[in-house]
Amino acid sequence: MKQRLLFLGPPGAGKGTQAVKLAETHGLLHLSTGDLLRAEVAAGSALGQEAEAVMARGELVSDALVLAIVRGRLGGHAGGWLLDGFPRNLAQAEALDSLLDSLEQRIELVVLLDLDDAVLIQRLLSRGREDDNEVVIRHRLEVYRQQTAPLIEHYRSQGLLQAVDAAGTVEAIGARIGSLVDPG
Ligand code: B4P
Repeated sequence: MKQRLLFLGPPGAGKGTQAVKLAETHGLLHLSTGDLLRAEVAAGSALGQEAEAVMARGELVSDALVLAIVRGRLGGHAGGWLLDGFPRNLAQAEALDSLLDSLEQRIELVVLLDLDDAVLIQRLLSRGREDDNEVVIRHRLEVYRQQTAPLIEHYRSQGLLQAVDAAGTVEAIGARIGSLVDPG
């Protein structure tokens, strides 16, 4: 079984949905930077106040802020983990590579959840979170293409990337991911 995993994919591909299930069945620490940022916003912390407007516009929160969150959580954790929504650009990926080197915890598998824009937009509109209106969704997709999609090559060149078709039922997609995490 792969113990140190990363989920990559456009907004609305179902990273969070699949990560929650896999973390539960496999006893992994689930680290969603989106959830952690939303918790800071809800708590009204200084960090949350800084992140709130950025998230509402569909842009990326500063690398320093997100890295501080991730470093704090991974630093004290010895078991397996699943990173969901992080890294989101090359600077974050490089910072993560050196953090994991220093912790001697290399990534074992990167799962790319692949889905058409039309389905993504439909899913996000029906989720109805605060940052899920059509103008913001289209901007987030653009940010994904420009800043996050280059990570596909970053991880492919390290031999870590596996793509999964993210269309279909939650169960069917979960089974596709499961067969990569527990390869026979
Ligand atoms: P995230 O919280 O990461 O949200 P997401 O990418 O939009 O969603 P995800 O792909 O997890 O989809 P979900 O399972 O919910 O990011 C939000 C914001 O936080 C970013 O825009 C950014 O501002 C900030 N942020 C986060 N991380 C950052 C970082 N590292 N650096 C800087 N900024 C960062 O699924 C979507 C919907 O589809 C749900 O309603 C779900 O129920 C539904 N669904 C899922 N699977 C389905 C299926 N098989 N069939 C039908 N519906 C399905």
